[in-house]
Amino acid sequence: MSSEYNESQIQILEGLEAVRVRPGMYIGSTSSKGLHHLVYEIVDNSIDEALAGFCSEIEVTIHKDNIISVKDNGRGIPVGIHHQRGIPAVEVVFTILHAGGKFGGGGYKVSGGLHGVGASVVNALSEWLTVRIYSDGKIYEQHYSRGEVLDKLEVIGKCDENMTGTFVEFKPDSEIFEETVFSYDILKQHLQETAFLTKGIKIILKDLRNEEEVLQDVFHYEGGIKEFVQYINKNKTPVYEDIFYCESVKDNVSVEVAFQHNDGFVENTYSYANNINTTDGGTHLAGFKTGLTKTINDYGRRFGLLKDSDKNLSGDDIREGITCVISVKIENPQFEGQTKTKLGNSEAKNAVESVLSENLTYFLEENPATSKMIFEKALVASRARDAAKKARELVRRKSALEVSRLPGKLSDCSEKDPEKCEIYIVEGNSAGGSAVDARTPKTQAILPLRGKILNVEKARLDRILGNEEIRSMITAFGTGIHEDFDISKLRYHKIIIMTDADVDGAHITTLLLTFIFRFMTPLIEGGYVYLAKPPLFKVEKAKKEYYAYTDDELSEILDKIGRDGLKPIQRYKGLGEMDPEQLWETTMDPERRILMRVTMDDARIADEIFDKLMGDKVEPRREFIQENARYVTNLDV
Ligand code: TSJ
Repeated sequence: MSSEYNESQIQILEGLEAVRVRPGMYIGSTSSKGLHHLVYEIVDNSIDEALAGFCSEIEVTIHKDNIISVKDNGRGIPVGIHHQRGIPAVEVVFTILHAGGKFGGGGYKVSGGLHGVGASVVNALSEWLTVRIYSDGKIYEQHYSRGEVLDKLEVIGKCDENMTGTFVEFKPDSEIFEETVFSYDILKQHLQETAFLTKGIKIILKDLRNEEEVLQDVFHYEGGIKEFVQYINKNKTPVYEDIFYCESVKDNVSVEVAFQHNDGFVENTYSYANNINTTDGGTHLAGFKTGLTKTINDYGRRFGLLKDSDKNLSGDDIREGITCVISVKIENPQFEGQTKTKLGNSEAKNAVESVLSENLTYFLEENPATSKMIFEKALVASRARDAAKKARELVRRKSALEVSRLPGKLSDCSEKDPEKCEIYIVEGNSAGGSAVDARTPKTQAILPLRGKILNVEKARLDRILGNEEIRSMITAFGTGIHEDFDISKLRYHKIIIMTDADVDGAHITTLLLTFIFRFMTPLIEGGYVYLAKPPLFKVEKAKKEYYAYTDDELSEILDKIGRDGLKPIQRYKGLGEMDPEQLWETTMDPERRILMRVTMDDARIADEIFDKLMGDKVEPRREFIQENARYVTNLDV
């Protein structure tokens, strides 16, 4: 960050063939995820230029044919001859793996990609790539294909002396990627997040693939993560107005923290290290938690909000309903764990803790009304937590006495190996009855639920745990919840939600998913949760039966078998209209049924969607439903 950059600082490591042979090693996968990763890798370079103070605008465009271009107004990649290689530095950047000084110290790269790769990897995995640099009143250009240099860096024209920047355009190689179609929404979400994390940068995203409907978004946040918190809380109800925000550098770690409490009960903390979402937290998160708990309790003692005889508020109580973003930038980030999403640098803990404590102490003293609200909220949480603990102990004790008896309504399966077992959560007792008759009792368990379950977004833990339907799910699954959650105790490796294909059914599905998402997140992360897909229509002709799961499928069937001599088409309004045999054939037979696995790519987006669907405010829910009405058949949170 401070040391001089020169061409020779770029280290030379290894060739690009390796990248094409094992693309997954460098970009994680060759699926849609890896495809989008290419764009992030390129954009990261412009972000670094912005962090160095030389770039204020980045434009990302999706062109026809799924070609991507990224343009910035930075200094332009250096075009001077590289000392060791005797070729322009820009060519080194695009042809030598790990070039860019990311691993060489000296601090070229700050926002390092998750897999530690860069422009050369994108180049290796592109059918073709063009780079254009605007610098010293000249326009330079060079072309590559699948990592190979096609021509020399050449001056192709003149530009204004004051105009500088870099333009990169590439077409991902369809020989490498299984998916080559970019999703506007995925890029949009990532670039918006990047803009929040890079205060002041303006990121423009354009989609020119459909001439009739050009899409464009501009992300520009002078408030940075403070605006991020405001954005996350926009469909929630904040309990005070000010958003706490601080920013400082300590021991060479740049620290930014912003938070605000809302009237909900869930904690929403998002941590980032060098703009990478550290979903497994790490040292910076630990520093935040310690700093917050200590500072709030200290304040309470000093201002008499906590009496001598009171015990300290716990961290969980203080963080109930918090929306928080922590962002650190650090020179040699160590990412740990299986998914490399946990920050390991020990210096980050102390840096965050000390920056936060210092600034928050000041903030609390300056804003006594807000401080009082934060304190009140934590006190109420603390009382509720005590009540919930008692309720939970009751559940535990009860199950201990009853030798962990399973819920009475559960028709369990006889198989004991969880991997082979599945449980159907079925809406309504009558459909439950059909499902019990239809199932394979060895491997399929049925748990019928009575009517709608409690909306866990709007209730406190003690009430949630008092709810019969919820309790029976918890005992049936076997895992426990929250901090007690233990995946090794899971009794079924497929949890299948089976509801009617109507609005009520969709609502019940959402309620169930909300519960699982909030209380048993690893079940969704692990891919254990599925939605059954019952048919919408039955067509009968000449003693043969056909089932259609969508309107399109119905037309297809009718086109194939012809429309005459049909019995009246049956439209299923609910599971209850099917007899057990039909239910088995269409929805429960592992050989023939359709299951949709519920996945969660991003906890923040899932939270946003659940908020919209289940929260207090009606308007965002209506907007969401209007925007997404065309996607209703594919529930993917
Ligand atoms: F990754 C990349 F090469 F593909 C790429 C790099 C793509 C894009 C769209 C932009 C960039 C990029 C690189 N933008 N800005 C820069 N800046 C430099 O490489 C740079 C310029 C000047 C100096 C200097 O010390 O004078 C140092 C650097 C690293």
